[in-house]
Amino acid sequence: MHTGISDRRRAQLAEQVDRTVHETPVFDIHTHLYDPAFGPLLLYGIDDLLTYHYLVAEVFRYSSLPYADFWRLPKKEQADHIWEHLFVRHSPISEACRGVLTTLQSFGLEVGPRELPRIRQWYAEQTPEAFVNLCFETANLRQVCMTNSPFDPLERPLWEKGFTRDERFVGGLRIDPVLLDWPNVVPQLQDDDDAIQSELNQETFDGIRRFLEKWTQILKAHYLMVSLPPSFQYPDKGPITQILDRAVLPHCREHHLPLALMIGVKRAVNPALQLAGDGMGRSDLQALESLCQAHPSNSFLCTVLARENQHELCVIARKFPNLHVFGCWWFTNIPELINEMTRLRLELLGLSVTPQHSDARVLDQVIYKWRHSRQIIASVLTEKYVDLEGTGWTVSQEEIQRDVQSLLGGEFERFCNQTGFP
Ligand code: RAT
Ligand code: ZN
Repeated sequence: MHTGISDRRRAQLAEQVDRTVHETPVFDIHTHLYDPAFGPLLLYGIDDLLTYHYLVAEVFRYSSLPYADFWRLPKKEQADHIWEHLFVRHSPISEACRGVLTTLQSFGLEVGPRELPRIRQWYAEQTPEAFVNLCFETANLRQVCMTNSPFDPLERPLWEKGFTRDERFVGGLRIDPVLLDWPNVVPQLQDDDDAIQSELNQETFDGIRRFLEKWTQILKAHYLMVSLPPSFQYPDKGPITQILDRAVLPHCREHHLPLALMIGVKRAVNPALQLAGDGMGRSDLQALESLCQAHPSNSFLCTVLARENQHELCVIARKFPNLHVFGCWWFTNIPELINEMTRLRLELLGLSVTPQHSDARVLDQVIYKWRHSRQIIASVLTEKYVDLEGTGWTVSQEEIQRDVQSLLGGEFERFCNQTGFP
């Protein structure tokens, strides 16, 4: 194929880009990890890797064990069951299975012999503090953003009591129940502020703002976030529009905080699968367009779950500088779609995107999620530079570094720090 540049230059670019992408520390902007001060809430280890909800969903493709019997098993036996069906009786080629192997390999563990007890033994020898460092180093992570919910009875007490923060774990305020479960959430909100009533009036909106204010400060939240169903509409006559307009968006404006919208999840499509039971659907992104248009001084982060919505999302971002596209979320976090979505985004939005986040729930997962994604980001970026150099343009190592830093968190930070939009 004629590209206008020599094979030698192409190989050199590939090597430079690959090295830079792997050597540049990443800011992982959406995870479900916790500051180590949360103790057992920060999951790690082989049994948590194997019982990741992505793998729970997959095991029932093969196993006919009744759901309830699976859930009754202790975690270690659930892990054994998943190992047996997904790794021993079948080749582990799905992305979530392969991820376990990439992770183990990165620790120098031999996966070929399929010896789960030896792997467990290695993990038993790790101490939590050293293991956090090991994962950050191996994944080349700079910081991770947590998903913090004041509605979670496990994490809330520690936030209220206070603790010394590990600066690598930054806060993100999750507000799903406020938007999606009105008015059932009211009694919980009243624990913080009894001015909040079911009726959506000025007093209630002020109370919600005080609640958001309190938790933004406690968490030192970098942004607010919500996962929304494919049926999400904006504006409409329901509570979501009112709470967004009168409480959440004014709060975000006042504090210069983005609101992250993750759109397209259908919760509990199969409730027997518990956390693994959520599905997805195509969304009407008119809602997003209307939000960006109606609130030009608010900033929005957005990722969408349906492949069919990806192109439209990029086009909306071209129209609205207050929208930042991020990550290959959940069911789109597979090599085929990461490749497609990263190309689509770079071709439509240049470097003004954050192509990936990990969504890790188990610390060790940051290793495979980033190793796999970095490989794809590097190959897409190389191809783009090859195309550029085919025109006679040249790309320096400094420029490659600058661009990669943008993609791995720099552009996200710039967007978050931006205090005004055109
Ligand atoms: O990717 C996941 O683990 C999902 O369960 C969700 O947590 C999703 O990412 C979300 O944040 O709603
Ligand atoms: Zn998530």
